Amino acid sequence: MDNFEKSNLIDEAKRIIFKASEQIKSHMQRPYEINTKQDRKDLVTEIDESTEKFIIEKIRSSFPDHKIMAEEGTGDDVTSLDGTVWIIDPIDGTMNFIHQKRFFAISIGVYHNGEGIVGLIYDVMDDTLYEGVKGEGAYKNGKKLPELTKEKELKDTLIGINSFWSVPNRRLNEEKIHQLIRDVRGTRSYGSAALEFAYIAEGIIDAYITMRLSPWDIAAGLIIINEVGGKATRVNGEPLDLLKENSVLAANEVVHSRYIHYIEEK
Ligand code: 2AM
Ligand code: CA
Repeated sequence: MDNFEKSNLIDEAKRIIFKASEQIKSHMQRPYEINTKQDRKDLVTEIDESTEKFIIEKIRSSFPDHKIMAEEGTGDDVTSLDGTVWIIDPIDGTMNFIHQKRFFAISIGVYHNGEGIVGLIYDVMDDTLYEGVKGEGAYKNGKKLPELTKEKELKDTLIGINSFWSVPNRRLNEEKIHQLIRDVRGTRSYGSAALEFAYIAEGIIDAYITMRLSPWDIAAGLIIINEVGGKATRVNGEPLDLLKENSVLAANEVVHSRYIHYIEEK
């Protein structure tokens, strides 16, 4: 992909995310339908679906030969990262969207032959755009984010983790997580994976641990985190796979190497 194509793609991706955000804000003023997917906690609204359709129509009209992977099923059946692939979550943090009417984001990651080109995370109610452009850095509302510090001690860190992973569960040894919680300064739980990635890039939390994310929860955040010198892998240190579900440990490099010892998969 040449520089002209790339800058055109980034501009269009931003236009799409801003327009989609306006649509969400206007639609959420009116009553909307809420449904469940796999279980009673896995929620989806008609706004997730209509926003996804809107984003996909825009991409298809501007870039008909690009592929689209999207959470609510209106995208393509993507089985490889060959070519240009858009990976989209129209609303990341649907439970926050429904219950709190804030703390949710639109997440768009664009990959070309498997390499991240641009990651955009838009905090809709805060009107804040986090942006990572491969090789050019990461930005918050256009202002460049500094590289993450390498100095931090584990005892001085704030960890993003959902309390679900610290009670008995079938994926993670919770006793080691109890020890981690004792050893760090504090825990935070934001309810939107995309925003947790963005907050690491911004340096306002130091790490994020979770056990089951889909590609659209990760695609944009991974690009943004890489651009500030952070590291995001599976909890066993293996690379994230954007064609599968993944566990995630994201942090700056030093913190990543310390946290990883507390994680034992079942
Ligand atoms: P979502 O709102 O787009 O579903 C909540 O802790 C975070 O985990 C959200 O970013 C949520 O994304 C994501 N998540 C991904 N898969 C999930 C699942 N099966 N159940 C609950 N949250 C999930
Ligand atoms: Ca979603």
